[in-house]
Formats: sequence, structure tokens, C-alpha cells
Amino acid sequence: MSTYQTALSQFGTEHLPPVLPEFRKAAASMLPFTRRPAKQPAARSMNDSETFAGSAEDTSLTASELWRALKDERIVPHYHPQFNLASGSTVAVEALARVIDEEGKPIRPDRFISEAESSGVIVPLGRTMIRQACRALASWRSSGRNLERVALNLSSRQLALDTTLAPFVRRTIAEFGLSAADLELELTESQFLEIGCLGLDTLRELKELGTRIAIDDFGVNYAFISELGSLDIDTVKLHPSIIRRLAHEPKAADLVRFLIALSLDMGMHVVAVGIETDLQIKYLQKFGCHYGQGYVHTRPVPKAEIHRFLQS
Ligand code: G
Ligand code: G
Ligand code: MN
Repeated sequence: MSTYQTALSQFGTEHLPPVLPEFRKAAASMLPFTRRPAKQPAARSMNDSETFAGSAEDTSLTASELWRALKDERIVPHYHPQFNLASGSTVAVEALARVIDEEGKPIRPDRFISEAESSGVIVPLGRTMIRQACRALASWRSSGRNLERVALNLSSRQLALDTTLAPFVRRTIAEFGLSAADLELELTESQFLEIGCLGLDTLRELKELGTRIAIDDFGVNYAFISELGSLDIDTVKLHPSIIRRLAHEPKAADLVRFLIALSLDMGMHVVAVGIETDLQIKYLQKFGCHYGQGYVHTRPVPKAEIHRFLQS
């Protein structure tokens, strides 16, 4: 449970710090579902091309397995399209790390990201993700595909450990003829909350370089809302757990509408993550949201399969 969820379940909403009154109302409406696990198995979509190795109970990879995978170049990005809700066309992709096992099957990140962080493998892992994503974006563009940017996930620990990440990004974008704004770096709300001085310095350097910054999984850790204005955030990504309830829980719809309006008012992009139905798209459009990401179009796919989702 996050600190926020613990606070909500112990005290309710009335003892939380003063924030916008509308938000307090919206946060109260989240109480019934903040206690559920954030990730639930999703409905399988027709174009489900990603079959993971093993089952959900499988244990984490060890640090030495991760180092070996890194050396064998078996840590690769799969790509998840971000689409324009009105036209359906793909505007960007999010790169998601997969370790490919000996049989060629991808292993999901919840089996290796936390070990990568505690062992330090997250530093070379993060760099190979950035490098491969930059190379892919350059190659899609050179074959005439119109893609605004690529998004990558970072962690607070990675920012603290990899203090020369910004110069690495500068060299890598130059190598592939990209600009810094072609990259959007995502940190979850909880990662932002635990970021330390070293990590914050790295993040500032990245921002100065010109990369876009996104706040990921927004809407489940509301303590962060008061910080939205003080950090230079370009994009808000709404968490799948609120999008899932959008069409059948009026209070969840109120909350999503409020978060979209707030983010747009503050000049940020909003990407609704976890869209699985056309009805959810209709609601989001009605609320003024421009971008979405979700299984309604596809699951994340390997580089070789992304072409059919890219516009010429
Ligand atoms: O698609 P999915 O189950 O792949 O991703 C689960 C989570 O794993 C993502 O939401 C993200 O938080 C994390 N993740 C995926 N790829 C990376 C990565 O390259 N770096 C970091 N730090 N986290 C990642
Ligand atoms: O970094 P982050 O946690 O935001 O990564 C995106 C995560 O959200 C990935 O695990 C991805 O598979 C998941 N995701 C994206 N779209 C959907 C969706 O439509 N349904 C569900 N259940 N999960 C989704
Ligand atoms: Mn993400």
C-alpha cells in the first residue's frame, strides 16, 4: 500500500492536506477502489501478440541473470502505441523493457525491475533502453513513419545512480540525429515523491537538455497534486485503474474529468492509459482528453510488429 492509500484507509480524506475542494471530493470517491491491487489481469484483446514467459507467481530474476541478459543483448524494448483519441492514429510509442528468456519469450518487468534497481543493473538497462528506442525512432522516421516521440520509463533510483545520464542522452540523440524533445521520460507519481538530491539534479539536467518529462500512473497517489505546478512536467499519464471505472462509476468519471481539466488548464498533455473499450474513448473525448494508450488497440509489441500501428 502506498502512503497515500494507508492515509486514506486510516483517516479518511478529512485529515489530508488542504487542496482544491473539488479534488477532495474526487479523492473521496476513489476510496472504494484504492485498496484494490493496481495491476489486475486484463481482458485479452484480439491483437494480443505478447505472451509472457512463466506465470504471475514466478520469482524475480537474479542480478547475475540480469547481467547475463544484458551481455547477450536480451534486454529489449517492446513498444506500446499512444494514439490520438479522435483519429486513432499513433502519435508516439512507449518503450517497455522485456528480458527475453532462452526460449525467446519475454519476461514481464515486475519480475526484474526491482532487482535491477537494487543491484544497479538499472543503469546499463536504462541506457540500453534509451539507445534502442532512439535507434528505432530514427529508423521509423527514415522510412517515412510519422511519429512525434518515444516515451521511456525511468526510476528515482536510476536517476540517483546514473549521474551522467544527461550527457549520455545528449550523445545518443546526436548519434541518431534526434532532438531532446523527441524523448519523453516518465516517472511515476511515487517515484517523484521519493526522488533525492542526486536524482533531482540528474532530472534537472535532462530537463535543461530539453527532454519532455511525464508523470506516470497519475491519480492513485494524490498527495502529489500540489506539486504539479512546481515541477516542470509536460505530460500527465492517468493510471489504468481510474480509466477502467470510467464508464460505469459516475464518481470515477467525475474524477477523470477533473484530472483532465486540471492538467489541460496547466498546459500539459494528458494521456489516458489502460483504455480497453470504445466507450472509454468516447468518455475521454467528451472530457477533452487528446491522447490514449491501451489494449483497445494492441498490447505492447516487439519492434518488428509495430509497423502496422504507425502512420506513413
Ligand atoms: O507493460 P508493463 O507490464 O510492461 O510495464 C510494467 C511497468 O514496468 C511499467 O509501468 C514501468 O513502470 C516498468 N518498466 C517497464 N520498462 C521499464 C524501464 O525500461 N525502466 C523502468 N525503470 N521501469 C520500466
Ligand atoms: O509505465 P507504466 O506502468 O505506465 O506502463 C504501462 C503499463 O500499463 C504496462 O504494464 C502496460 O501493459 C499497461 N497497460 C497499458 N494499457 C493497458 C490496458 O489497456 N489495460 C491494462 N490492464 N493495462 C494496460
Ligand atoms: Mn509508463
